[in-house]
Amino acid sequence: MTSPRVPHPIRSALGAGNNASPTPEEEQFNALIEADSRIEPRDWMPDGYRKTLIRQISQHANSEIIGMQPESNWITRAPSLKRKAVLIAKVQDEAGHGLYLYSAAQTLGISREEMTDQLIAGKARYSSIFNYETPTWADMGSVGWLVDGAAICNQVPLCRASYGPYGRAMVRICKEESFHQRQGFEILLELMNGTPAQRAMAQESVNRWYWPALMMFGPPDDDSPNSAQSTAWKIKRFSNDELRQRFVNMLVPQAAVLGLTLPDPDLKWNDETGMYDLGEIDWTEFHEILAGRGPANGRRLQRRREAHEDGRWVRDAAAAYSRKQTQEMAVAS
Ligand code: BYC
Repeated sequence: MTSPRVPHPIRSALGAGNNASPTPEEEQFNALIEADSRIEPRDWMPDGYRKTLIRQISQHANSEIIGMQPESNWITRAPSLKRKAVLIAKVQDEAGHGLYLYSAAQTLGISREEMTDQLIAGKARYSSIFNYETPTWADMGSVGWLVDGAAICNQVPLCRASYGPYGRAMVRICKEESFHQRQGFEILLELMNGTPAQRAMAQESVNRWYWPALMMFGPPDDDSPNSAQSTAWKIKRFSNDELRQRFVNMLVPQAAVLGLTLPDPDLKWNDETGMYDLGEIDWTEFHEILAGRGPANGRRLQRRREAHEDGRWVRDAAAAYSRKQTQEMAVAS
């Protein structure tokens, strides 16, 4: 496992082989990054930095919004009123995360409409994990424990991302994700304390979600084209493989408490590295999903398009109300 090579923030922003001396704005940007300070929307930033952030933050926002679907599938069928209320609150939290993140991306000069259009046209990415189905109630436990667990591992370091609005959005999101992970753990714990059929349902679900959750961290470091530059700009603080490893190290003791087996026969403690060795991930499956050929890709986008159309009257009404307010204020002043 190798960490990505970290280029100098400005030299790489200017492009390889560019020997021109940095402008005062570039020097200022560079100094802020090196001092671990924050870049704010008012600050000058290299075009590549802006584009990288728009790419990552909008993908992240899209993931939160598409990520509502696998769980909303169970709202009408949750096994008790308490479970239904918790699930509704969780899905609503994901909508909120999407909104904070779209707002953070908007500070970089892209509009909400552009991001939505890219998503519904199938031109924008969202996390691979949300292209899997949730056929059993235990999947609500696995999504919380594994998917939100992976999200926390990935997102806690993003609270220190060099771009202020992104880092600040992540602080609140991470607090809510911790609650989400615990509710998933608790669903699985209850199933594991239940009947043999409930225990089997929990194990079968974890078997399906474990490997896709590991893929959430992105491709291996030596196949991650964006990592080196994002690390130099202090958007990413740890590599994809480092975070994946951290996640598995955290999962193993929790799986033992739950009485669940992680479905990796090669998973074993390594005394020399002080970490768990992991089995091979099937990257073909990951690339198939990224190419739009996952189990639920088509349906997720179709549902998003329908929801966008269903919500048109709300957007129109809000815009009309806002116009009316502006006119009334103009008349009053
Ligand atoms: N899925 O160079 P790399 C949640 C793409 S939502 C799809 O390593 P980077 C939740 C990558 O975009 C949590 N695509 O990229 C919500 C790039 O493609 P492009 C979502 C992936 O950006 C509801 C290419 O592969 N979390 O928790 O340096 C309910 C090469 O990758 C994936 C975030 O979005 C993937 N898994 O690193 C429950 C976290 N992985 O753009 C829960 C924020 C990679 O060059 N994002 N790709 O065409 C990140 O931290 C980084 O963007 C990643 C990838 C680590 C994901």
